[in-house]
Amino acid sequence: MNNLEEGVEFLPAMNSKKMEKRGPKRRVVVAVVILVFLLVSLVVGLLVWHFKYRNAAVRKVFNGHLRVLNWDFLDAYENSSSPEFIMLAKKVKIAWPLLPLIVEPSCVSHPIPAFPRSEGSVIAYYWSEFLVPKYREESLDQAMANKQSLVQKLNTRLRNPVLKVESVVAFPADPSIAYSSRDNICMFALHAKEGEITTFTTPGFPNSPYPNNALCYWTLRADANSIISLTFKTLELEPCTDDSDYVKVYNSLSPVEPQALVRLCGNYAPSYNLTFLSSQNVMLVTLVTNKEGRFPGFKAEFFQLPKMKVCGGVLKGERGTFTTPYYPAHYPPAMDCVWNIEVPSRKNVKVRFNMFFVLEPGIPVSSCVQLCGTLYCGERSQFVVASTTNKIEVRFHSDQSYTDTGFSAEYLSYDSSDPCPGQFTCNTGRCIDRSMRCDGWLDCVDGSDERSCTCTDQQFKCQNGWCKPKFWVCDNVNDCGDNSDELQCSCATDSFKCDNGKCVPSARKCDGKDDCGDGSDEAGLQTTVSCKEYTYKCRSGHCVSKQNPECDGEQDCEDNSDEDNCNCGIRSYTKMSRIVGGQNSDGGEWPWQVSLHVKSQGHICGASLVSESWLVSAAHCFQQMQGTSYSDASLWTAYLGLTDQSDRSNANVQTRKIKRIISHPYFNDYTYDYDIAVMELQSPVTFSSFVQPICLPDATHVFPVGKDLWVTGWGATTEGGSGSSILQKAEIRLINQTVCNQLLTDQLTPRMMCVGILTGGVDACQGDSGGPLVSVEASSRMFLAGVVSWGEGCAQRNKPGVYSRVTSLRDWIQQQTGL
Ligand code: 4AZ
Repeated sequence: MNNLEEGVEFLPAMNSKKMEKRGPKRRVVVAVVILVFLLVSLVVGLLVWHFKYRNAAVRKVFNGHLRVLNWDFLDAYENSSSPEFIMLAKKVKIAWPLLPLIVEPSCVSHPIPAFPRSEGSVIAYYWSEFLVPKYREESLDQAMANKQSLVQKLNTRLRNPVLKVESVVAFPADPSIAYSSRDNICMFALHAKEGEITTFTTPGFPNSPYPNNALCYWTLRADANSIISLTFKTLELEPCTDDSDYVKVYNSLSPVEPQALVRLCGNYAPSYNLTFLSSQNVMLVTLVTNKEGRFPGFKAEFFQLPKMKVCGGVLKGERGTFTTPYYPAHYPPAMDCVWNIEVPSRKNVKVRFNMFFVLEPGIPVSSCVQLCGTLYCGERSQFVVASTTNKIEVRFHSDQSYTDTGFSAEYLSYDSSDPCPGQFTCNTGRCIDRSMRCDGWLDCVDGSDERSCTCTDQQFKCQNGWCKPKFWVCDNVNDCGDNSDELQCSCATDSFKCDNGKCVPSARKCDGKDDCGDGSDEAGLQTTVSCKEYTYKCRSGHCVSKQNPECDGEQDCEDNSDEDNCNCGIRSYTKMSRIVGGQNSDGGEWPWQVSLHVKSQGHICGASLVSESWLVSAAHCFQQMQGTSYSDASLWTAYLGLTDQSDRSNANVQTRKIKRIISHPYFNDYTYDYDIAVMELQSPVTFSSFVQPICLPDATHVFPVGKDLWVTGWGATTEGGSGSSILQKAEIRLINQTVCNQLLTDQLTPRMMCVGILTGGVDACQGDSGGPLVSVEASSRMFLAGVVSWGEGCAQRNKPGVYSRVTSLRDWIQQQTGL
């Protein structure tokens, strides 16, 4: 009624009767139409949701194996085209596709059989690719994980069984190895021949790149009671990223994660140990590639070895050595070794681990060594474990997956009343020189040489009780460990601490003026600013305030000139050899390193390649000396791509004569100020894995104090000693200019910088002169920070080496070379 009244009230009353009748009818029709519309929308929505989202197919890949009890292994099962293999595969295929039927009726399965040698039964390896609706993914995972129910269901389904399935195992696998999404599939089955090495390569190696979007399998087999030793002789894949190409090796014929031995990507130096051992007579190598890239691939070889019966043993005597099985190859998985070491009674025993690599990617503790009740895992530099008796037990355990190179150790007997005759004994048992006690340096890994010390007048007492040389205070390096040596020098609350330690009022920060003197109060977020001495100048003439913007992978200048000419400072190997404490370099590790030879005198100086035709070296290498004018370009030959001086005819080495040598006109042969020279090659070199230029830093580039840098060269390995045949490398630290000037009695100029290890022992030396001092910067690029120049002797305590400061000489290099 109300409605009607309203209708009467608001509709124009031309025909009030008609109006009264029509009003309610139309409303019903409208309501019905809306209802129908809503219903249709709901149904359409539900259908879209069902088909598009609820029913969205997810690709799931499972790898696994099933053990068939009532079949014996035949040799023919190793040959996938033999009638015996085909027959068994057919029979097993009856079983395997049942799995998806059991766990998820709408699955697609792609079984690939492989039968390893086993006694009294056959193990059938399979993998299945499932397309399941998203909402059933979880139940599929659960069903596949339930081994018992899989066997039960499978055996009940196999009515009148030709096969008696004892166990079924299925592991979820990375869907990237799904067959269906691949353009290229390749499979190879190889069997080791007694006493022979079998070689295999990626398709096309070395003449053409391996295929893209490919999945390749190499099944490797050996005779019963043997294991497989596999070595990658060369491996050059796409550089490692989350979805880059990779090679994965399994201790199984099935690519199941719990039995993965290693995942390799990128490029490895020839000396890097890439030997892997299996625990059984099978191995699987897989190559998974993405849609892009052209890389050569790998060359690998394998052979069979008798299975190791025992691992470890009883070791007696005053001293001896022992290693993990097959060291330095990667130890096999699933190993347990026990060494019982016994030295003469009344003596004690200590074990020194020289190399220790027991690392599993992403998992800190898996394979470990147990000693005196303590577990030692991961990657460690040299360490010692001592026992208070004449016996020690060393236990080594490796788990099922991911192996490493293991350890090499020695044991020695010692007298418990005087474990380190004439020396200081660290709490770890290591012996160090007495002068190293309380000198501010941690010579014992546990710091025991620096505990309970009384600081001398020349030392600063840290809050944690350690004594450090006074000249380390306020040098921007946390030498105390608790930062107390850097606290007293912090600036007042309303002032800013510059990178060089100076304090400036906060208000002067970012005011466009270099109040610090090193530009650090003006460095900040990248913005175009007015050009200053410390701001990076783009080619356009605009300046940016970002510190070290050149070749850092980010566009900082509007014209991108900060990222131009950045084909430098990259070495081609992902991994270099892991020789802890060792100094030998790998081939290709320092591809900008040059050896400068003088006719009939051999190697004289080092240099750095900065472009196809230009080298940077030290001016003092080209002085007039003993009647020879070393500035004569025709005397010199440059060797590039060289590692071993005795192997100069190596195919990776490029030899060039010198067109001209330009020494800095201000070079002072008394002070060694401006110790820099550039050399033009007679013909350009060809860049390769072994020959690459180093990046030249901009004049505004900042190498902060305390930064670790690398120096390389063939110079003397001891003061006054002879040079090295193999290129040496050393990691050293950039030292505060003021501190260093004190140590070197005011001999430094702004064109010099000190880099070294103040405890001594690591330094450049005669013959390294002219060579590179490099820094790893953003995007892993290396920059030339210095040129080896001079020093007071070599590797002495508190006498760091002196280097020509490239940033101070950068403009001159640019003027001479155009670079
Ligand atoms: C030299 O005579 C030399 N410790 C180079 C570097 C150093 C010392 C000497 C630094 O070529």
